[in-house]
Amino acid sequence: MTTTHTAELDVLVIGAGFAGIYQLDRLRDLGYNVQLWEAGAGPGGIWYWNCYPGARVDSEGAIYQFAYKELWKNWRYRELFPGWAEMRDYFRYVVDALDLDRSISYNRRVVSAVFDETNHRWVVQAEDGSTVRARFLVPCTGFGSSPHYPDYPGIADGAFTGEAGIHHTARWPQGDIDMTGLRVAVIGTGASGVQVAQEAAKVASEVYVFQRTPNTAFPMKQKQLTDAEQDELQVDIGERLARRLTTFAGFDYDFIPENAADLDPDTRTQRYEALWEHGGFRFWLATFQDILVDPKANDTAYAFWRDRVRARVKDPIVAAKLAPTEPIHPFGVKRPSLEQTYFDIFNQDNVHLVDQYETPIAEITSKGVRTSDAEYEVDLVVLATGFDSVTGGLTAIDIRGVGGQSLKEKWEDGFANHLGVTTKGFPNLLFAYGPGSPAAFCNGPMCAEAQGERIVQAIEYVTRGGHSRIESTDEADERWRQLEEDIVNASLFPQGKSWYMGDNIPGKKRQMLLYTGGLTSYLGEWESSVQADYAGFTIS
Ligand code: N01
Repeated sequence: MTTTHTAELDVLVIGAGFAGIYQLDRLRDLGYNVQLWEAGAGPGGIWYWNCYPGARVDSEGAIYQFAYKELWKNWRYRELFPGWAEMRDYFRYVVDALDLDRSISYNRRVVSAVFDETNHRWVVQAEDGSTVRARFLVPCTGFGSSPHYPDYPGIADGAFTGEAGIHHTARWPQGDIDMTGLRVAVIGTGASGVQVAQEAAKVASEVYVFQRTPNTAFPMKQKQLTDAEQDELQVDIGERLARRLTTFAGFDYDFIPENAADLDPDTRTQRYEALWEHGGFRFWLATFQDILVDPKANDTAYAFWRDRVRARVKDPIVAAKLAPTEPIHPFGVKRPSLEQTYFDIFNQDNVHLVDQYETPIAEITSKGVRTSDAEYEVDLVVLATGFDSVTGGLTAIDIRGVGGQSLKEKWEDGFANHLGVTTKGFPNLLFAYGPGSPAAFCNGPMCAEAQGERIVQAIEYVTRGGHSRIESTDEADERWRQLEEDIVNASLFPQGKSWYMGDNIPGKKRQMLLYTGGLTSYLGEWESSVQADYAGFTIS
């Protein structure tokens, strides 16, 4: 441990993903003495850590970038849906273009932050012993910075001795692993599991996919972009990026103002086919407006999806496990993924589906994975088991507010905050892309800018007004919590078990972690607060 000099800052930002980079750049432009601490060795946030084979964005690259400062003018993605390496190139481009490296400390993981009530300062400490004092603390820890490791016997004590090891997708070795000729176990079939399995199937000698809940994935329609296609995308990119601000999920498309339940089956099917053929998330986020609220409408989307998937899988038993006759949960309430070859790989001799409902995993052994009826000997175990999502990145840091109160303890029985940004008792702690914000229901860079700018303005309001503290009131926190609950309860989301609702973490309070009212409604709520002199916040 090396203890470095305790610096005095206006703002410390945590995390060099989209949200953190926006905060750093905007606040520095405004003249604040601001630094950013990042646990990884480079920028990118989730794109730094998730470098497993096949990791890839599921938004089209063209709209998965910053709009501000016209950074897009000098950037072109080479793939329609960029992979992690290209995302890293993008982050490097942004950091260099904005000259941010001089304000970022990499390899510096924040472990604690304590509010000094006398001086109104956050005293922040990193794992390497570095400390800093800052007036404002802005954690931008994202929705997926705290990996979830299942509690199977054998994981914690490192039982597995296979040649390529056991790795969580979000802690993949930076030097990569060549899966050629290996026997690979992929545990989990969320977006990460689907992506790894597709890649492993190309080169591994055997792939065992351990599925608990089937993934309602649909076609990505990925492609490499020619120079001409890249040029064409540049033509209206400014307008497309701007349009994101006007839609429910911050994409450049939105739900159809039409109900699936009102249409005759042929017309409805035609609409689904068009969305399906277009690829990407349109089948989820540019579909009929009643899909996520009306069970009958939802069933029509599920049936379309199921039949399309089953048509691709030769073995009817495997097909029925991948796409069950009846939905396990309403379609779209557990985050779907985009796939390229995922359902086709199960037609290959080297790919095997292991149904965890029938034969659950009992332990990780020295040789591989033992279920209730067999031991699968492998060379590599991939834990694609997700995250302690949204709140996990914040509660992984020992954050202590007024009176030494711990944020983790405060939120043990569920979180409450105002506008997804502040919580009572933690002055000058403004979290971006966190719980109660649209975050993962919203295009990442878009949300980083739209919500991020409101945070910047709040800091400006406090500072230029000569104040020293901002926090929310208990009433505002409770109002926002209740509003979120009311909105989500009017939808089908609570009917599915998902990380959105905290279901994937044993013991985690069941609560929708994100604001589901849509980006435009969220920004409207901010505007109302600002117009009323930051109603819901106590500024002193
Ligand atoms: O994690 P997940 P993820 N025993 O939580 C299973 C984003 N993302 O990393 O569904 C057995 O979705 C679990 O089973 P079940 C995206 O927002 C984006 O894949 O709980 N199985 C599930 O199958 C995504 O939604 C991209 O029954 C266990 C899987 O592990 C989010 O990140 C790429 C288990 C976890 O799926 C998370 O995705 C990757 C246990 N104890 C991720 N615990 C893009 O394409 C968990 N599972 C941009």
